Amino acid sequence: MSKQVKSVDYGLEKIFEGAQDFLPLLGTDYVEFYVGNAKQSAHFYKTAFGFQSYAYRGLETGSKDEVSYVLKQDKIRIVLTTPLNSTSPINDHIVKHGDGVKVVALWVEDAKKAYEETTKRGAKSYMAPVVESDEYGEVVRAGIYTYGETVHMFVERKNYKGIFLPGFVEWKSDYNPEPVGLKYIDHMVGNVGWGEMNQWVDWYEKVMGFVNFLSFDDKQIHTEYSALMSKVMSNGNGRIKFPINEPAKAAKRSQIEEYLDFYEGPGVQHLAVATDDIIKTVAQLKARGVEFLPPPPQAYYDEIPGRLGAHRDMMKEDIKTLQKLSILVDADEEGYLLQIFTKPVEDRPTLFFEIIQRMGAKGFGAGNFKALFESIEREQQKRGTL
Ligand code: TYF
Ligand code: FE
Repeated sequence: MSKQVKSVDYGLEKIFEGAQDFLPLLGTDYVEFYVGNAKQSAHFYKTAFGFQSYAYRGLETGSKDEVSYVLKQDKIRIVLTTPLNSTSPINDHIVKHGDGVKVVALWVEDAKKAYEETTKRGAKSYMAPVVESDEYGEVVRAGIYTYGETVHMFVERKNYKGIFLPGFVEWKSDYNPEPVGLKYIDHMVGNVGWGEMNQWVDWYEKVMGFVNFLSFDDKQIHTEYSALMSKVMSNGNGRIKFPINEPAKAAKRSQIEEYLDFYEGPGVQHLAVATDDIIKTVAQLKARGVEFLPPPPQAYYDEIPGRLGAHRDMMKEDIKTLQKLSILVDADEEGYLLQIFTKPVEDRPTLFFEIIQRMGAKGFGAGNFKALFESIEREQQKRGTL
């Protein structure tokens, strides 16, 4: 299993030197999607993405208004939730945004403290601390709003031995497709409105104690037609990374605007999930029907040795194989990375996934941005949304 990035790798230790981390985060706890049909979504994420049946709540467990399926693959836990009647407020979320990410839950030692420290610094409350318990112990959860209607939930589970959360039972299924090698969430990206990126950068700094450790402006991120800006926020130990995008002025509608139009506001744009063997993972995902952006033109692959520079001899993957699977390659001072992007995973052109394999590189594939955004624009062209 590939090594988790340590704060020292980003120079974050230097930035945080002497500072008290008022919001220590142990990792991502789960990501919850609000969807129109959780049963079918769960089938899709099992069949296509190789997630494993893990936990469940619904009518059979006494949950009368909502059904949730929890799926797991290595360290990644996703929750798919749908309303069982028209009175649930989840309906409004789905009507407005379509299927999408509602909760990015963060694993903490002390959820009450996390809630107090962040609300004291200006976070808008979503849910005051609640203690939930069953025969396996207790979990404390509290939530704050981030961009749009998206929520960060703090989850404290040090006194809990159950499968997921109180109210959930183990989900045993007879249908268990093999995992595809997805290991952990590398980063989660948010799209925000025109001129709002810096507000959210300030928010993550002030409210969450994060730092902005990488920035890309519209001079770096543009194609002939469109542009965007992006800043990457990280917590103190480097385990949580949240890039934030905003559209920039250009000749045509950028992918970020397309997202904001169809999601009807800010929200999570992509989840990047790490693998140790992207060739194997992507080959399996494709065989199971996951749709990826088509490969960039031949010239992109001809330029790979140049882009790799000093890391050229280090790369063991065959460029022809990467091209066949439409995998992208970029390098920075510390190494290289392989990445690929799915098409949106629902009918609205909103949420998509990135599969990433880091071979030392700590960046986000800046060298791929142009080719990637041109691929996305070819898709926008087909949709008539460019
Ligand atoms: O997370 C990132 O920054 C990369 C690149 O709309 C990226 O995955 C940035 C913006 C975007 C799609 C991909
Ligand atoms: Fe990404």
